[in-house]
Amino acid sequence: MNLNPDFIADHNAAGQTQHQRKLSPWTDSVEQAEAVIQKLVDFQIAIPSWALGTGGTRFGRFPGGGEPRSLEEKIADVGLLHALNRASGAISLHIPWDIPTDPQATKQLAASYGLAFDAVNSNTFQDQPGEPGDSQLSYKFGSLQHVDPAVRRQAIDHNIEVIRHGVSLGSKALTVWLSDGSCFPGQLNFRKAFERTLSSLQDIYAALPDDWKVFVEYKAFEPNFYSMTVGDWGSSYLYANKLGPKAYTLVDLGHHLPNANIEQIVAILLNEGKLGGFHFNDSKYGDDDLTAGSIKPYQLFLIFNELIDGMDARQMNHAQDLGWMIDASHNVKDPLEDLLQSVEAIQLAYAQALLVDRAALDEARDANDVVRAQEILQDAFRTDVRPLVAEARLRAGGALNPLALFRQLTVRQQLIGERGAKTVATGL
Ligand code: LRH
Ligand code: MN
Ligand code: MN
Repeated sequence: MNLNPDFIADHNAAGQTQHQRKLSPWTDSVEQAEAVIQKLVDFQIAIPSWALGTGGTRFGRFPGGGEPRSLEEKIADVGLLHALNRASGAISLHIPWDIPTDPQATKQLAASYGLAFDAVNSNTFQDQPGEPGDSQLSYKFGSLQHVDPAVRRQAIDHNIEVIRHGVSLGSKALTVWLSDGSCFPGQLNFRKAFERTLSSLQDIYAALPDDWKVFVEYKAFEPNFYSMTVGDWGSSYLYANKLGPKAYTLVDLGHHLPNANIEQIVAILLNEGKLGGFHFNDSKYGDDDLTAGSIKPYQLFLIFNELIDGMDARQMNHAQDLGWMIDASHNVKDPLEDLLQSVEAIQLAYAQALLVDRAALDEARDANDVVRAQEILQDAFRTDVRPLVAEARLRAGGALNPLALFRQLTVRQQLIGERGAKTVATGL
């Protein structure tokens, strides 16, 4: 479905007076307000194609209906989000869940919604029917690490194929997440698994166009539960470093062991010039893939605090130089509503972190004034920046309150009408 721009205009007109009342204290007296609003306007967060349907667990799935049944419908859904918030201007595809059979047409369709193609993702964690080559080959015991060179070759070729699809759509990055590892002590020679994985990644790296990046995503656990061959930021960094300047580490917030200090990891990787991008989500336990900022909003703020500090120190462009993406799953919520919430949470954390008084923080640190340093951070975190985020949306042509408008326009009911109540999106 396409969103009639008049609906957004009417919604904004109805909310304008109230919005102005909340915004004017900012624009009247806060010097940075304009700069923060402009940064928010520029900041785009890519949406993963696999987050548009209802997720589930191994115990069950409870789809809400109206899920996208094709790549075209996935693009339409992201187009809808972007029309509402003007901050979701890219979609990330997962191959082979999303094969663009007519890339030119797919590109045109995306462009008609103002969408670009973010990183393309390979999938060597599931056996795919119709995989070229020997159908006996399986990823059960790994892909790029596999002891059988034929399995490694199949996984390498798949990644090269994914790059080819990405090139046809104008993507500029490949994300490699490997489920490779082992489930029991003794199963794997760690050293050899690392070497085989590195050598396979080198073959993929060699096929990467000059203006592309490859993101090596790490994860501490699942589906292998004794060891993961790219299990932490240290191993991801090693691979990225050995591969070369086009290789970077990707941080998925849910992929750490409990209580990991993610903001410190981010600061160090960024300082080394090896931080590639993010998969935003939140978690209470493991890779829960919950709405960004729903469980640990202070952590999200602290991550953005390090990002801004590091990006500014390296004179990086906040909007363009790192890959910003959501990687979430929704078991009990409408996926589109959940994604609107995630995007807003990320924008709020970014805006709050932009407000940190960095000069004062430096002073407090140099004086070892722990209390003052904490106060400075919490002062920014406890600021209600929602009017700034709403103003950025307004200026970019989005809705003052995307979630309210989504509900008011009964978008989900209409999607169910168009697509049916029992649709199943391809993906996890
Ligand atoms: C693995 C992961 C990775 C995959 C996606 C489906 O847990 O985060 O990014 O590509 O989920
Ligand atoms: Mn991820
Ligand atoms: Mn994950």
